[in-house]
Amino acid sequence: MNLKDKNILIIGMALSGISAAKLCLKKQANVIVYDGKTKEQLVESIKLFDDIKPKFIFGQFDNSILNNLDLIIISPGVPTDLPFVKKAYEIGIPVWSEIEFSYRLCNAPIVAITGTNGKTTTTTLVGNIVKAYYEDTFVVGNIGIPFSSIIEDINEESKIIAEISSFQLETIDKFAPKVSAILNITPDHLNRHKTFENYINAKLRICENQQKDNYCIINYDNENCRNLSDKIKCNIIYFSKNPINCTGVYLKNEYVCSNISGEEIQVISTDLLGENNVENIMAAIAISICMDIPIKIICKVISGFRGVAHRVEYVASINGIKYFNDSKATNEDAAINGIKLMKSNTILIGGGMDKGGSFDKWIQSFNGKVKGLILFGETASIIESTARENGFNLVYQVKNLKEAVDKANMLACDGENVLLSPACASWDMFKNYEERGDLFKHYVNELLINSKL
Ligand code: UMA
Repeated sequence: MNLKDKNILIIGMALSGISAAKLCLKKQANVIVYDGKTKEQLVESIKLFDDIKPKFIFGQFDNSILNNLDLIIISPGVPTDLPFVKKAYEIGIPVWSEIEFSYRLCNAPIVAITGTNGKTTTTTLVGNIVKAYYEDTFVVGNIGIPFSSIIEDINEESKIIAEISSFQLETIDKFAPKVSAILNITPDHLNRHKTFENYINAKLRICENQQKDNYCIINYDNENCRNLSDKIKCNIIYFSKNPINCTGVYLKNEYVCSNISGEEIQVISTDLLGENNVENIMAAIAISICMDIPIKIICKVISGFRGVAHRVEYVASINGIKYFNDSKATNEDAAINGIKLMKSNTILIGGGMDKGGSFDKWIQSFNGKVKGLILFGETASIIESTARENGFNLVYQVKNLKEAVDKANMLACDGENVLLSPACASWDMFKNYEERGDLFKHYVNELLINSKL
């Protein structure tokens, strides 16, 4: 794709927008970067551009900016139903996600992984496995590294492992990975997608351009995923916690088995896996087999894999109380999984940005294990009402995360756990879930230091 002298508007000036803008500038396009924030709020971001700068437009959007544009690259966090984005569609300007844009400039095979939960863990694990066989492997996407940031470093021998969100998939056009994966689908981001059906359809787009000889990995046990089977045109490979009568990776007799090659093989004993990540591991095995990685390498990497940060991450033990950081649990299903993994009574810290979801299933999953629920953020009162409606009354509202950690420390007893597993996005009070998790770990470390004084 030749970008020289093309007029390109980039919407959003954070990770994705800055990276895409830099690449467009390198390719000698005429670049405008627009962001709804003020210039003062973006001083640090402006400094990230070298001598060659794009034209910046901040604050109110004037529709005359749309005149003579060849392309719009939209950041994932920018909703596609904003009036000026709708206007751009009307005029016929292509609106691409940063993923679509990068795809057009990429000649390497892509693995694209989506799903409501487990994306980051699976992407990290697949990245480790593929990297162990092909050195020239890049892990990108929703995981925090814009795809466009590595385009200049790759060639057709490289391998791209991309975590892809529904926000990014909304604005693809021709994006076609060699291997795609839909790990699971449960309600999330309903404030953005409006209906669950729209959210499912956004996820399904990951495989809409795949060719017959490509692969799509699907969770057999998740009905919302399995029901998509008829709509998928390439080879479907399932993964399941039970033996299945179709091609895939599954659990049988304490082994993860695969029949992808046509005959059943035992890939790895379940004894070597943590109970947390079995589904993600099965998906990673299926993806890696489709990428022709030898089983020996897959097993070696999996046996050494210890999960990722902010995902039921053990932080410290203070006076017999274990602290866990599950800040990545940004929706109900992920938070239910967090509680499941606690082995004793737990003081739970939750709440955050309101995405329009419900919390009933989460409260019902407490099952006598949660001894106190500490809430803060935009959803605190909504969750408190839901808890009380479900007969759970050990609820405390606090102003911020620091107060939440202090309160949890007061309530928890020897042998119990404190778990930050918010069931909500972080954006009401934090830059992202990593900042929330890091701050939690910082406060826990303060408690640890004080306990030793
Ligand atoms: N902005 C506007 N107008 C708007 C909304 C936003 O101008 O109406 C501007 C903001 O002022 C800000 C910029 O857009 O300056 C932010 O863009 P962004 O939210 O897309 O942020 P990026 O830093 O580019 O991060 C995005 C992903 N963020 C989101 O999808 C919200 C990151 O995923 C991803 O790591 C990164 O691209 C690189 O690919 C994060 C995420 O939370 C981890 N994802 C969601 C999730 O996992 O649940 C989907």
